[in-house]
Amino acid sequence: MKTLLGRPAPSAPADHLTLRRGAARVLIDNWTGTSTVPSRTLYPHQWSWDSAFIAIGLRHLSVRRAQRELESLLAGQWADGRLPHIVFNPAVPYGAYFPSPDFWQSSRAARGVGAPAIPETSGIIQPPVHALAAWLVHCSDPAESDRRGFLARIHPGLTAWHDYLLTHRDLGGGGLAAVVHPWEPGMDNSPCWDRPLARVEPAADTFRRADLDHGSPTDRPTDLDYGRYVRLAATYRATGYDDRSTVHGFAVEDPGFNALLITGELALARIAEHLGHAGGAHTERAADLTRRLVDRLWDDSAGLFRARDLADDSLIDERSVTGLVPLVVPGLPADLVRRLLETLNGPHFRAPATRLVPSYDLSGPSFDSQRYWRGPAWFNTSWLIERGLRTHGWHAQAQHLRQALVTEAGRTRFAEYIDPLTGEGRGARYFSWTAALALDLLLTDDKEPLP
Ligand code: 2M8
Repeated sequence: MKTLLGRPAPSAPADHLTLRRGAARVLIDNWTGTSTVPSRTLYPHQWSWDSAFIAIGLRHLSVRRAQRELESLLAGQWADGRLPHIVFNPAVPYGAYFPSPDFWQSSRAARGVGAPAIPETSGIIQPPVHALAAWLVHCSDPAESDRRGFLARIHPGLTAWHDYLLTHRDLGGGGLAAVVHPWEPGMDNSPCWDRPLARVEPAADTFRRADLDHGSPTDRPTDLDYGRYVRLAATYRATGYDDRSTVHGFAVEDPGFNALLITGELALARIAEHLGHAGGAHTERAADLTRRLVDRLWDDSAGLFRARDLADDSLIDERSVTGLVPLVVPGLPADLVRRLLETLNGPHFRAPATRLVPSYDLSGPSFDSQRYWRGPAWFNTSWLIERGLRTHGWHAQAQHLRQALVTEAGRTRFAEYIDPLTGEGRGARYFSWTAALALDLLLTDDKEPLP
């Protein structure tokens, strides 16, 4: 079994050893006993896609902790299969984060769709990175994983999660999963959501934003954004979070979200086969979803994927990193991969200071180099694109991005995100997925085939 000290790597350069120790320290400090908080200050609970990214790094320190990370998240799963975007820690006071459990009221309001009595959770979701994370955790120590029956325990929950997405969330009827709140694709205030969000009447300002106790107002979403986030969540809550009866004021098919669902299906196929079941249904689903992703979201004139606004069934005319994330899909047609690479290397995404991938078009009308998902470069999306580049055999380019990710993580003390123009670290420091993903790249061999 791997331990918290990690694998010995005698040939690693000294700065890499320091970085590894620093990243491990972040993950140890942010561990609560059952899971890892994204940040001790800004995000004091367990977040869904954060936990998946964290498990991918944590597996190099302690396979058991990485397993626990995913299993504790699944403890918050609802009977309809939904994996909530936050699992709340009951020891944290309500005032430490907004919206807190008394806003979501999952155990009471969502009884009809099977929210657990404990733990309290949010009612919305985040991108499905979990099956990929579970498979990677397994692959890092298969004997330990089998001995503890990790995959067998986690497989039913992961399957139910994907089934939820492909049934309850196929709101457009085109076979892709839709998101119903800007927090769901994980890129909260992306300019992609401006147009659909503009239709939402903001809620009255009767709530207190805890995020501004820790984050700068110039970095965070605006009060107007928050008014709309609250309205959408409160509307969902009012119907008991029932997807069949809620009339969603926001419904979008996001390319990054669906691309991760495809890689998740491929991971489920491997998990099923390892457990002695047939994996073919998942492989077929992945192929079918890939076709639908291309049919519904590819924009040939722009050379990237766009989000589809289901209110008027049109593609949203913004270039975002979410449109490049489908590089992680192995079955993407080769000509689209080439076009995506051109877009990645072209003027819209070539970050001058960091070499990481900006979250939004550098020349777009709404570009803001500091404000959250409206321009800053993030580590998780760069990690996904690095994986995508390797998936399609673009090793030199992947190596470039890999090096940038590791360097920037260390230089900024594991910042939450980075100004792509100046390289300045922004948001929280000692941020868990930044540390976890840097650690993953430091401890995996880029010459080995991808698991
Ligand atoms: C950010 O989102 C939360 C709401 O979920 C927030 O701003 O309060 C996003 O960056 C999201 O992608 C991330 O999962 C979360 C925790 O790191 O923070």
